[in-house]
Amino acid sequence: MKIIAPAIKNMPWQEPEAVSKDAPVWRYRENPIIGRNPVKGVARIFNSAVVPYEDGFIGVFRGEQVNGIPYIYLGRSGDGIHWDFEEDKIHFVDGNGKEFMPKYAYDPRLVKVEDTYYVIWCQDFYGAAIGMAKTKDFKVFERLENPFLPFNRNAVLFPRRIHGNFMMLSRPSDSGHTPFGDIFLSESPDLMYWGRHRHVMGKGEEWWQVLKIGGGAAPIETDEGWLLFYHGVTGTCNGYVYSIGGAILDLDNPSIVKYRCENFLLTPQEWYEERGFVPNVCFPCATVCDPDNGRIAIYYGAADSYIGLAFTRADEIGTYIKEHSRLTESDREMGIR
Ligand code: BMA
Repeated sequence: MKIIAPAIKNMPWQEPEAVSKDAPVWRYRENPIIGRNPVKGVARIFNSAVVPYEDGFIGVFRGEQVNGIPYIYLGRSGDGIHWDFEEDKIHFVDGNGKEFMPKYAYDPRLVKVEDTYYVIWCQDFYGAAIGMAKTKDFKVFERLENPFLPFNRNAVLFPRRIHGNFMMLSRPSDSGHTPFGDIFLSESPDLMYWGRHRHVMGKGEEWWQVLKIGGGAAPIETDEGWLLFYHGVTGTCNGYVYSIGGAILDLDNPSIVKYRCENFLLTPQEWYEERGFVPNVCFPCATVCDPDNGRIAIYYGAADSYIGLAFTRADEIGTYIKEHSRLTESDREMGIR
């Protein structure tokens, strides 16, 4: 499986210590890469997204302020591992340059399409819904129309248009902790009007993703389809457990799932994943990858308290997903009824 993306410099990377008996995904040994109280006024940073930028990396980070309200903070890094954060949250503006802040903002994704970077997050729109903004310089962040009606807490753009349209995965939900949820696809010619909604993937039959799923990192384009790292949730007597799953979507019609791994790729097992503000959460929001050698780094929120980094290789993960693929009937469909 070959990644189709621009080459990058200084890709964060570490070889595995041992050959994995299961999924070929291994954690960075110095995890978590971002600990508690990372910047004044912010108690925890987690569920955040990064992209290569200039000679290093830039990211939008979910910062849980010390008053408990989440906002998005900008961070910069030379190596994708050590981060410096701006002390002030990102100030969003409307089309006239006037401040236009959401009441809260969390779980940001960051995706470059053509020459523009898009931030997509969850915010209040008379209920939890998706907010969106664009920037070219990481100085001015202009809000766009909210793409979807409430309730929806989980959205990510594809890194390029398909058949001329922007494409977005999202997960409609309820206003609470949502004990259900499938991933849908919506299209837009202009990032204002969204339609042609299609069902992509339902919650799985496997126990680790039996309650709900949600799009995670922006899909990675490969010669075999869109490689998607998503989160799958199960419910236990002590609460939800969030694991990372993997699927490959059809390149031209991404509402069709070609392969979907029946095994989780990463599930909470380290102290920083099992112990924290919300225990047992691995929540992927971004990847960076190097097409020259197939290296992929996955950034994931851990226990709603930290950020972890994990690594894989495109050919190994592609083979693993295909060898362990188990599709449901609705995964194979175009997703319209
Ligand atoms: C989800 C979102 C995530 C969070 C997860 C676990 O509903 O709110 O931000 O990581 O729950 O608490």
